[in-house]
Amino acid sequence: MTVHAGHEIVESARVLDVARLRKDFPILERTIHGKPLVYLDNAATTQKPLSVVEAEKSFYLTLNSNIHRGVHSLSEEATAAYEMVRETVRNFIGAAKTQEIIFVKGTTEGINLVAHSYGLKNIRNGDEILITGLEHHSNIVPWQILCERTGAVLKVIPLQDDGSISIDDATRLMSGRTKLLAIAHISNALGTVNPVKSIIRTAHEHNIPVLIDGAQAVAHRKVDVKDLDADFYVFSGHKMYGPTGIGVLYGKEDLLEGMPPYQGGGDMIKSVSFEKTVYNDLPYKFEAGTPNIAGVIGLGAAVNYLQGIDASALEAHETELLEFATTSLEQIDGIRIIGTAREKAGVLSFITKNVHPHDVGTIMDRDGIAVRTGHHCAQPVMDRFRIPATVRASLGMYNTKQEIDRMVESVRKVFEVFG
Ligand code: C6P
Repeated sequence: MTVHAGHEIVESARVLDVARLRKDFPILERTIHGKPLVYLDNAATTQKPLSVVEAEKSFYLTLNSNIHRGVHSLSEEATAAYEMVRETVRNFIGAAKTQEIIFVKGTTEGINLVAHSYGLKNIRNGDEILITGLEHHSNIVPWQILCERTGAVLKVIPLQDDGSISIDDATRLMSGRTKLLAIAHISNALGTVNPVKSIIRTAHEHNIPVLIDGAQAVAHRKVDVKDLDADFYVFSGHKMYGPTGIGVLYGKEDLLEGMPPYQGGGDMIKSVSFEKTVYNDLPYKFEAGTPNIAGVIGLGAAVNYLQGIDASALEAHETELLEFATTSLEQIDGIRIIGTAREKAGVLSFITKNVHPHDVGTIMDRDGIAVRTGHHCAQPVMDRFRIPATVRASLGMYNTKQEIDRMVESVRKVFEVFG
């Protein structure tokens, strides 16, 4: 029960009905090597509910047409459906204006867009770009490319032993030379939840704009870009129960207005002549060419699906599973968990004494359990912990304690096989 001012009970705590949710994901009925699938690779990509699949199918069966181009009814209907999703996404992340929502291919393209457009316009030789030691390659390499082109310098907020970063370290690295801070909301390799709100506040005190890589956050935490005061916030549809090939770049209107186009082509212009081209208004200035229309429709269905679920119940469910999995794994001799920050989301990375993660992953697959093994596109994290790779179990809304038990049983088997 939640009690608010006036001691009036206005809301009941809700528990996630996982058994009901699982019915929305037919793929979870599959067997792998004759065993029921346990899907624990949600950080790589989540499974899709029927409503997302049906939305894309229905688009192609009843609405398929190009957008922003035709006067015919189908095109107008498709355009309206596409633009309605922009509004759905605006509402989902609490943005002030629909023109602040840019559809991109995914997190990677969103970050590259900002690095290329905002970066090349605003960042000069000797300036500094600040990132952290836990970033995904998508939030490292675009900044390295920008540094190569401009002569700017990449600075890194160090990772502590538990996989968190300290605000003091972050503050110490901020200076008048820092022109941008780019940081993950939640680490895909460690599960660390970064204190992005306070980091943004501190960065703004130094006049530093902040880009948040929200790839691992939007499906697991309620995100409000206005409350965070993020300057840019990027995420991918496929990690939030939506389709692949579609994602979102949120940017504050005044920043986006001041940025040149990232790509040229159809739809991003008002008029073109050989002498002079006039670019389109936001958000179209950044959406050159025919976009992934069906992907946007599917993304809209994914947002509707997530919004139909109580966000705090979802977070509580995943936290409970994470704690259960952590305690269970810790009881096995030879397991070391990598990433033990106090604030963690549903990512559990671990290594097994004397057994390579790839061997662990292969044995688990024989048991029907899907985990990711490797560096998780976060090689600097592996270097920091002096390990080549981890086994990573990452949770989604449909996972259960029974599935965690099966994972733990399978890990025990690894040690039996390898003696
Ligand atoms: N992480 C994982 O298994 P794209 O590929 O553009 O949708 O997302 C890139 C990306 C950016 N930032 C973070 C924090 C991420 O986790 C990812 C994708 C997947 O961890 C695939 S490498």
